[in-house]
Amino acid sequence: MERTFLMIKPDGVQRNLVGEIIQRFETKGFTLVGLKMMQVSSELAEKHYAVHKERPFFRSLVDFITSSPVVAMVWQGEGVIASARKIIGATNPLNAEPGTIRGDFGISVGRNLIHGSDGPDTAKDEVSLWFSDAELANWTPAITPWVVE
Ligand code: YYY
Ligand code: MG
Repeated sequence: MERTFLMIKPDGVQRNLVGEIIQRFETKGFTLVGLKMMQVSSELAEKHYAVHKERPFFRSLVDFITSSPVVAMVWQGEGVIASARKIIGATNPLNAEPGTIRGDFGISVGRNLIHGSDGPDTAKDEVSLWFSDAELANWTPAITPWVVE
């Protein structure tokens, strides 16, 4: 079953949006299989954002992600990778559609509330970077037949 890595960034946690954000993925019909609050090390932040290491915003991005706790999650369901990106919205919250998380709650690219894996390869890499197998629950909600035909 398809899985993606999502992380509520320090601004989402500080602004008390953890419940609101999780609810959007729950009510959509996806399944939470991993969840932890954590203080991110520079080493982990640099690995996670390694693709951006030559960009001018890299250092401030790593400083921000390590500045205060985050909520790291793995969500599961058919099409969850692309669907979560839509639920999250455009990178710059000012360009994100109303109804998306960034569109509803943000105004600044450096405070865009949540990360989501951008494709199948990054999802696989990020899930294993952030979670051990033992931290992931293998379960199927009892309501699944009422959500998926
Ligand atoms: O995947 P997504 O989070 O939507 O955007 P990326 O292009 O991967 O950039 C990662 C992260 O970097 C973004 O969420 C905010 C930050 N960032 C920035 O601070 N300034 C930019 N011009 C672009 C991205
Ligand atoms: Mg990205």
